Amino acid sequence: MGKLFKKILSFFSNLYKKYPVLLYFIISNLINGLLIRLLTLGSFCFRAVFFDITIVFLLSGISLLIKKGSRNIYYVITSLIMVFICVVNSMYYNYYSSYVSVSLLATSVFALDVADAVVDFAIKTKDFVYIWQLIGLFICIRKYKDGDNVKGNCSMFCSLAIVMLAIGCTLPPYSSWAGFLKLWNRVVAVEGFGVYMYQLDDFVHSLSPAFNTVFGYDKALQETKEYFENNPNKKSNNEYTGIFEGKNVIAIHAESLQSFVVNLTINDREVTPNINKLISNGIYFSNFYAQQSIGTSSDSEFTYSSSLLPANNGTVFVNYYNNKYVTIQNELKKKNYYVFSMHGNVGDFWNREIMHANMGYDKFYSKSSYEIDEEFGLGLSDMSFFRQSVSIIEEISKEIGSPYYGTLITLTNHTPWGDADKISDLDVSMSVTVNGETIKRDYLETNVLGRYLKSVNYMDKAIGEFISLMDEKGLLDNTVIVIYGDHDANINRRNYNYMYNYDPVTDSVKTDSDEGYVNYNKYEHVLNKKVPFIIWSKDFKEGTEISTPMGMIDVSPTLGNMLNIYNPYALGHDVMNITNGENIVVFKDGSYITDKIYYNASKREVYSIGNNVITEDYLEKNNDYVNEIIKISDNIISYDLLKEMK
Ligand code: GP9
Ligand code: MN
Repeated sequence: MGKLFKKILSFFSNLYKKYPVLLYFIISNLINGLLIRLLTLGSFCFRAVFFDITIVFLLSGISLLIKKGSRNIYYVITSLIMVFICVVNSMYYNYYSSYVSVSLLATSVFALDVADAVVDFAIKTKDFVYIWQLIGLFICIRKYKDGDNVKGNCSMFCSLAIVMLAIGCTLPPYSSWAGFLKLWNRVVAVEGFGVYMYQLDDFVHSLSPAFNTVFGYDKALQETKEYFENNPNKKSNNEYTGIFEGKNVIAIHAESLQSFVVNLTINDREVTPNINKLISNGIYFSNFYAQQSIGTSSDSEFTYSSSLLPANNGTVFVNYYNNKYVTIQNELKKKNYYVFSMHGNVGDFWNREIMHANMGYDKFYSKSSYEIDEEFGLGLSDMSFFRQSVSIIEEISKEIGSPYYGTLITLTNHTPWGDADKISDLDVSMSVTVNGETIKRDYLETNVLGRYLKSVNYMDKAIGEFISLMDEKGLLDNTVIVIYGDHDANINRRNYNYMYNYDPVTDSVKTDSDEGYVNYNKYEHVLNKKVPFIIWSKDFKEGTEISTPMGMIDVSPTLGNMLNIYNPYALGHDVMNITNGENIVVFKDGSYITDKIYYNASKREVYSIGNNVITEDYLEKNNDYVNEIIKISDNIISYDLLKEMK
């Protein structure tokens, strides 16, 4: 043992004397591996260091197989890749609070289209700190020369890498293995395995759609069949069953519409007067969460229609668009509905042109069906979009007839709301009287939330005009209007803290020692990401509020029951059937919300809603449920299992 230790010690002292460039390569990349975790997660996990060392030692071992003259080129190329991984992940984390996936390359075209948004939110100087490694490497290469290859050094590195890997594997937290192997929790994967190991894991996973057909299919099919045998979806039978059977449906996919704007007033003016009116005599689901992943809008469209969660790798719309899904649209088609979608953006954005056809839409009216006569933000203005859509719906109603189901996807309220001042005159400043003198403070006029509120105010106005125009044309008489926020607006907590705690007298933000301070902590921020889900019809006489926690995944069973259609492979529930109040909203990273808690899977933290006593049993039961739902959803999507299920 002592001999071995001596050998290792002399190996490292030799490294310093003979291979200074390699030594720099090792230390600097390890520092970057540590830095990215500290600067993004803000936490330190001892185990991840072993995985970082494993990767760096393996790369070092390989370098010693390369001739002395070419070895520096290898260090530069591998360092470039590793620094690139750190920079991109750091930028991505700012925006999505998660880590980048190789399969995103397939969707990068969409990232380009929302480039404004990415620039607005993502790039910070700290994202580039990792570049120091490259500068140091060039200095090192100029100053020092590494020695010749010595037989045995390569195998020493590889053996040590295996030892580090073995130690890393034996260390806790063991719960992060699930996140790593299935990659449904990327934060946990980086936290427990380091960024380099994560990226390697992600790369292997990104190849999995191609391999899936070969590996694991039988197991996934069996698991999924067993799941539905043990948890059969019964057709609901309640007071809402079939209430809208045969009626026309117009579903408004409202871009980035969050619930906190509902009934919000600013300077005595309602931000969303039209939506508030619909809520006051519609069915309002006030505890509703989008469950999107990296596919944002497209994920919400998918989960809404299919009652499955978004994909594990890449996005369903881009990577799994050919699979069979049971959707609201497909089921309504069987009932002779004409099913269409409308959107002012190009048809291939999010691969909608192809995926919408697969989902069951008979026709997608995209940008080319509209006259682009007014543009804000990403393209055609909502006002013009809705106005032109009414004409198309009128034509459909005359020429094709009822019943029809249409999804109208709005666009103007997309981040970064650069045209907010042009589209809304909502006053988001604040006036205060100090010593008899009235002072006007900018308040939200200079904050992103101010732009967002103005933009929402505009979208609300566009929706209001749409409803009026539909009514004028007699198109509301046998029609149900559905409105859902497609996902939250991804605005930083700092801005909400400013909005809730701004003190106009001192022109500063209150702290916890100040009177009236609102504790808008990170978990309140998550809960505040809820989006509205509204079902309204002209003949509704009074409003109903459903406050059961629910997600986009529950729409198809809930709305489906009202339309009298049924999806036997839905993973969500009809919330009108939930008697004990307990519905679990599952997020793709394993986190979840119930009426008692928010559970954060990456931090393994519980945030209590109300004063409930939370037992270990309760958590364990929920975690099992959440893991199962994620697994079955992934199985169905990755292996195209609905083709097989009868
Ligand atoms: C683009 C629009 C926005 O057509 O639906 O998509 P998002 O960036 O929200 O996913
Ligand atoms: Mn969207």
